Amino acid sequence: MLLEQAQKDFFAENGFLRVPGVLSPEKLRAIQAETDRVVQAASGVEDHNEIYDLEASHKPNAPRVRRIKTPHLHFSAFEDLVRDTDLTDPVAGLIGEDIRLYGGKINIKAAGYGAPVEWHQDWAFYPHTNDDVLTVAIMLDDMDADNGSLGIMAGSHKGPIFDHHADGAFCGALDLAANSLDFDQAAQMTGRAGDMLIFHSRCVHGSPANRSNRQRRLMIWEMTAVDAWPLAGLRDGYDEFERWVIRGESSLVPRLEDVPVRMPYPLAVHGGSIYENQRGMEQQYFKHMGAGGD
Ligand SMILES: O=C(O)CCC(=O)C(=O)O
Repeated sequence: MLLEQAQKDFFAENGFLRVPGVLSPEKLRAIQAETDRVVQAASGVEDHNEIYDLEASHKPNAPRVRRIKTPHLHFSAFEDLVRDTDLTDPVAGLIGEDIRLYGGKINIKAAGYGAPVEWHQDWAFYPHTNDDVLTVAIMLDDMDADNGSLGIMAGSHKGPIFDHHADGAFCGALDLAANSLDFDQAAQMTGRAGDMLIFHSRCVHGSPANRSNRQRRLMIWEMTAVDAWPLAGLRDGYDEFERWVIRGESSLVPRLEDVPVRMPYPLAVHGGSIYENQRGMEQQYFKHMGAGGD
């Protein structure tokens, strides 16, 4: 689906865009089934590992998966999907034809307890040489206010990069005392399974726990223009970096832009995922809506 100019203008102004019905019912069913299969395979898993991030209440005989990490590295169905033009066509309309996948995950807010994600900017985790860096999410379930819809602060992609540190280390969440954002004004990204939501990596966003009786799975892809190079270096070396040019041509010439940067160091005390980074924070915005993530 190619974007119309009005959609591009909306994105430029607000920093996010909903693109309904990106996945056909067949592709949606197939990827939901693959996700279910991977979640069920967490039975017997003792602790967080390279595939699973687990709720604190997870037990090997009663699995509670909070996130499937980098599904494209472990399961071919996800790699095939992320290279599909159904996904990359709308993205190309915003950052150009040459696209690299930086990372991916499936966040699973299980019915009744799925964990909140505190307010943050993805850019705080992985600043690049320019900010043609997008978060591209596909809803695997209908998403609404009851099951933990993502909230986005419209226009925040044009603002500063906020401090995501606590007690002298990166913590993956905004310092609530150090900004004057009115989170009650966040735009709620509700939609149907199969819809796409694209947002700029500098947008402030977060989501509450799932208190409904319906799960909320969000498949999230981090996509960049190929000439955006990560300032913290290549995590897995050059060959791997190259392998994830998912559309168009690669480039050895980073584009340098005057973008606000604050490096995510010293490393978070709890590593492994955003949920772990944010663990134990004293100020938690979503606590007032019921902590969740038990
Ligand atoms: O799953 C969500 O609602 C939030 C996702 C998110 O912001 C993240 O994982 O960085």
